[in-house]
Amino acid sequence: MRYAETGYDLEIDLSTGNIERVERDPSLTETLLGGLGICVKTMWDRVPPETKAFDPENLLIFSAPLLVGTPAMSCNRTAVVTLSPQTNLLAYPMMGGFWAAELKYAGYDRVIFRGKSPRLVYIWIHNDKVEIRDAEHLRGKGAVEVRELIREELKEPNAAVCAIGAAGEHRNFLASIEQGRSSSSRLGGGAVMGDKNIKAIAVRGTKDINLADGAKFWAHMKDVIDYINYRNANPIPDVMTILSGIGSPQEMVHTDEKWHTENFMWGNARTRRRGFWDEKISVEWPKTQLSAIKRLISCFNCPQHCGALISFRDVPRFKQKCFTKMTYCMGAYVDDLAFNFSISQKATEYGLDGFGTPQCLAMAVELREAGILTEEDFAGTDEYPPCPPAEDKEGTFYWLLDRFALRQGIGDIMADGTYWMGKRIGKGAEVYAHNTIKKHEQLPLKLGTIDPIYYLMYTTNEKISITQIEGNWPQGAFPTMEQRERFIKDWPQLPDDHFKQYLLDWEPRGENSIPYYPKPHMCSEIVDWMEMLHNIDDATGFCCGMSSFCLKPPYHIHNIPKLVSAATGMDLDEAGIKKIVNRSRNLHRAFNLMRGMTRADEVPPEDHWKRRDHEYEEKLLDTYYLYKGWNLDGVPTRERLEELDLGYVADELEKRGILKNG
Ligand code: 4KX
Ligand code: MTE
Ligand code: MTE
Repeated sequence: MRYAETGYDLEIDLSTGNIERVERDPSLTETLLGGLGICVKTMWDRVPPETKAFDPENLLIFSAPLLVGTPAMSCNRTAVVTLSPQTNLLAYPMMGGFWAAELKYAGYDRVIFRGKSPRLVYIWIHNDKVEIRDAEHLRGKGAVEVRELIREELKEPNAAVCAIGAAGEHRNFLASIEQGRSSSSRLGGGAVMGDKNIKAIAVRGTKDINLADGAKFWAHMKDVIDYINYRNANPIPDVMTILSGIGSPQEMVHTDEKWHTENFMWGNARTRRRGFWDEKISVEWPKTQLSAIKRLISCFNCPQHCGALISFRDVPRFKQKCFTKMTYCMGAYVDDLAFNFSISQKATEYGLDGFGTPQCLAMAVELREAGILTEEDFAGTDEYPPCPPAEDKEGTFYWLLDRFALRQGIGDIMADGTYWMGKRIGKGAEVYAHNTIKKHEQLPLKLGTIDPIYYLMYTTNEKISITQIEGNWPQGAFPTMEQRERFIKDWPQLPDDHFKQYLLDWEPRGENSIPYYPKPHMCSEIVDWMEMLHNIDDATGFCCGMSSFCLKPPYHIHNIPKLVSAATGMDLDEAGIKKIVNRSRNLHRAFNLMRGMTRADEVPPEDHWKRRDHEYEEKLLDTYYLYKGWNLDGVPTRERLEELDLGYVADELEKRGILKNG
């Protein structure tokens, strides 16, 4: 019997319509756990470096990680793994909601799609019955709207449905996969789904998941639950509101947005508006937010309420979560939060990433202002009206959103993201795409002095997105020793006590402050710890908001191995789980290196910080690479790979001339 996992994958060949239920080799669980870990291996084995995102050979994998479906609270993520059309590297947009749990209860850990369907279809998985069904009548429907239509059609109100909107159908590189309460948002998973002609996947399962030692599992869970209750009642002192609790950022609960609105950039990641959160705004924004929220919502088996159902004026209901609460306002430079609730409803139905999309629209606005895009680009056609005048910032954003989602006119050039937009427009437009790493839009942050920890996380992380790597280490030094001592006193989550001294010695200014403190080897250790936890979450299925992403989470390196062991019957300790995720991390990196990624790609945007020290940054990167067991090109050494039982990866990297001299 398999514990925690089902042990089965569904393999669907869309070109032929063939569907198979395939038992997975149990040794994959022992060596890579599940979720992202095992998917990376599948991609390595089956998707050659020459394959592009829209080739039929590209796989699109929906994975329910190892502990999803067990009673572990907040363990509910789906990892969507594929090649990104934007970066040509491996992408793994994650979503919460209920989809992964339903898949497990239907008897599968993963659905692996290959090929392309000749017509638009949706997939219906109901325990042992799996069907490919016609979806032509759903073409153009919204990614949220279609969920209800499919449930009605199937007469299955409890089916979990993930779907693309029109943006995915048009292979927009920023197309997301929406699930009503959750979203696999970034790096174009929705574009690959659209390219494969899959409109939606509905799933309903009523089977059981077995635990190896249920009593032990529950004993550990009880401690977790006690901690969740404690933390919810006792927010962390001395940090900004948004970082004081657990769960993914609680922006639907909190109304104080001073931190984002004043520290993150407006427009095309351009302007920092210190003093924005004034008396008027700090009254108006909360009022708008509270009037828009119908109720707070959770993902499967989670006690937190990170999302909200928005029912705003005449806008149909949709969910909102986290920083997307204000990305369109900030991108369009509109001071009324109501604009965000309206336009992001439309963008969610189109199925578009709420971080990257406003930046693409804002870049088009800038190019118009600069005269690089001309009024001809903003003219109407038989299909659509002309763009409103530039002074109408809201109208312009709505107009651009339609063109962008549907690849109409100028929207076709915008729809590959800012990097490719700049390249395709030329005439100097390239420099307006100033906020990407590895061709992918970053959060709109442009700060003063380079932060060494963030520098490493931004540049080296395979997710290419800071919200998927930052975490347990505080974002800034505490001003007083008293605050530092208070913080370290109650910190059982720490992987090792020596980090406490790093925090005690860390000052906001002076010799022991950023950018030269924490010192490069300390930064390497901190980043390694953060990414280790994120990789554990993405393999086991925990929401990182209850683990790697927040400051003092309920799940951490000391209790996760115990939970995994009790659930699966594996005998896993901290060193064991660390080795496993290091294995998947190195395999993941090797996969991207085989696809052409090099050290030269591991750079933040030039304007990310005002004050840079390029020589020091190179030193930081060298130190981190060596700490990870990589050479100075950022390629894992043979020795490191063999330690992780990845000798076959070293062979391949050598054969291709990527790994030289061991
Ligand atoms: N010595 O850099 P600052 C996230 C100066 S995403 C001398 O502008 P600050 C979510 C500076 O040069 C992750 N001077 O930043 C969550 C600057 O000078 P200036 C976001 C030093 O305001 C939810 C001035 O001080 N975080 O979490 O301090 C949803 C102000 O500095 C100095 C990050 O990316 C020194 N040692 O703080 C979505 C980075 N140090 O006025 C996303 C980490 C600084 O002349 N976090 N100065 O320009 C941070 O840096 C802070 O949390 C932040 C910025 C963002 C508040
Ligand atoms: N885009 C849409 N459509 N909906 C969302 O809820 N969330 C944003 C961003 N883009 C969001 C979105 C947030 S808060 C994060 S952290 C990232 O997507 C998550 O990226 P991923 O789904 O690719 O992992
Ligand atoms: N959990 C895992 N394992 N991996 C992730 O990338 N992203 C977090 C959180 N949980 C993330 C995760 C962030 S930053 C946000 S805002 C929410 O998931 C997004 O929620 P959703 O995927 O349900 O839309």
